[in-house]
Amino acid sequence: MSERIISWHGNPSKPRFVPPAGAVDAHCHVFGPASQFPFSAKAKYLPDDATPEKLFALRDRLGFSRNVIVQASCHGTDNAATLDAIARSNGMARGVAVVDPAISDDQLEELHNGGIRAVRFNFLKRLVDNAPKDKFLEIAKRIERLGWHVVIYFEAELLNELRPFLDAIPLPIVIDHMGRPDVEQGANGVDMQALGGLLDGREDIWFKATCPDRLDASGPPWDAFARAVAPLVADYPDRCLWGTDWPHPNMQDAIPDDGQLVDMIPRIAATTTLQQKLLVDNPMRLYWPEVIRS
Ligand code: 0GY
Repeated sequence: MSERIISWHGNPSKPRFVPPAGAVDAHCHVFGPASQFPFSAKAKYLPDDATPEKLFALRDRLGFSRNVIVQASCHGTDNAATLDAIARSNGMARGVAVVDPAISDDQLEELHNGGIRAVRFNFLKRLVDNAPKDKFLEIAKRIERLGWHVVIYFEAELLNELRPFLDAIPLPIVIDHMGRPDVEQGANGVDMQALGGLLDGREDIWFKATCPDRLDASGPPWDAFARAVAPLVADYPDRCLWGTDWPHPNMQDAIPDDGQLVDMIPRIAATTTLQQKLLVDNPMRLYWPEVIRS
């Protein structure tokens, strides 16, 4: 692995859809710059630099106000690039970290001061070498006092096996990309129904209605995604989040246009009420609760 990959659109279109004021892109990443923040020795892909400046320029172009930056697997458990991006955001970004189980309480506190509000557990075998459930549970218990939540990334076929683990997590859980369901099966398909069952079983499980580009093989305008996901957003309007997923790790062979991704929003959240929840109220509750209270 030596060639650095570019997985993002060089000139995304200006979306027609105008997000509500204060909209949050609740799933995005930064990469490097590698000269300052080298990639992990265990990285499964080596992307080109996707800097905070590029992320914030995209945020502005798309009509968004805030970002939630999710630590990408290529940076391992060194959250320095994510923290640097948050520090450059003038308070308009917060983050989700990936941590080593040996992290100390003081280091967790430092992450909190740097704007981290959750820890991510990644179960995708193509991205991480191992996903130790027992260690993850210990971390979940230790971050409870900070008021954080857990973000989990898994593929639909793992959901059954993960159920006892999810049940044991004593914190709110956010599911990345809805646990990668097969959206072509539709809203009543096995995967979407299993996700619905999970959401019905616990009121503190949230999901990201993200990544039509990853989940809908038919490509833009991603009709299967819209058909499968709109009912989920309507059924659980207070527990959904949305994000661009920029810079779209590993999507170099099918790079999405971020403007087109934003134009999907009214197709999965048809009313202004749903759009306000999906893009503002819900992410603010999870990541900037003190702004709501003030
Ligand atoms: C995503 C999805 C992917 C990658 C990562 O941390 C990561 O490297 O999350 C993926 O390849 O499916 O959410 O960015």
